[in-house]
Amino acid sequence: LELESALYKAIGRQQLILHYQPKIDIHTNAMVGVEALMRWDRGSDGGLVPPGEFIPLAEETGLIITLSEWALGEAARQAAVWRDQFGFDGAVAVNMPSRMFLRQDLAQLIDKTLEPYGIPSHMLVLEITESSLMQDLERILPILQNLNDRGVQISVDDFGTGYSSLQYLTELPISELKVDRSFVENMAVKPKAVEVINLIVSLARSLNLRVVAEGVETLPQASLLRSLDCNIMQGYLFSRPLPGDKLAEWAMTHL
Ligand code: G
Ligand code: G
Ligand code: NA
Repeated sequence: LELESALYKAIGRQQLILHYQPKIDIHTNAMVGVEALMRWDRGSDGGLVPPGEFIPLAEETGLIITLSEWALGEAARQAAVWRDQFGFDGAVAVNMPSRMFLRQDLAQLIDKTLEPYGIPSHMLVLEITESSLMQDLERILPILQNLNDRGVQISVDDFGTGYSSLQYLTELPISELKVDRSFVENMAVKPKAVEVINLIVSLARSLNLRVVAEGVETLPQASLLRSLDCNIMQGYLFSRPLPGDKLAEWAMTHL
């Protein structure tokens, strides 16, 4: 309960921040975008709270709606700063819980959020986990359609761990599949993990989707993923999630 009320106050106290992890084109090595990841620093009241703790709490209490709205605005603000700083025009991915996709006003909310910063909707990627997408698919689908009509891109996160209906997958207005980190982690030791990634890549090819491999930590993983024809990589091999100003430094020295 203490943590819940502290989280409630965290936005106003400016204790929430976004860190950003680069998404790297596997062939050109260019940074094609970033994923925003939320951090909560309680300062002298207890320091960093791991997202694995406060995100589930936010989901249970419904605070995730407020946090997600804040994250959309904050990511747009940061993208505009980078645009002016170093000409950033990549994609900004924000993690969205399924609850946000149940809102009839999501597309309008996004327009209203991006507009003041002059960030076009096609620069925004919303990441939703495969499991939460599939759970509420019937209700989420019209909202996805609406977002897609406005150019907002949808990425299916932790792909391969949920139970996607292949039938549905062909009908979804999505742009990207993110191979779950566990497959990348297991590539070296479990041949089956490589087969799963191979399958996801073929599936993505036939549906015209990008494939992102997350959790890439080593060069051998990167070269294997390249040979499997993934499009984009993300992971500690390139960079940890960084505060906005540090990400700018990173991007300017890696471009
Ligand atoms: O950020 P890692 O750095 O530890 O994040 C842990 C988990 O928290 C991940 O599964 C990630 O998807 C989730 N997460 C991180 N930031 C956000 C966010 O802004 N919104 C939502 N819904 N989940 C997030
Ligand atoms: O599922 P999602 O993409 O939201 O997960 C992001 C989570 O993965 C965050 O917790 C982030 O800090 C973490 N992460 C990012 N890169 C790596 C990596 O190379 N290795 C590991 N183990 N975790 C990573
Ligand atoms: Na994600």
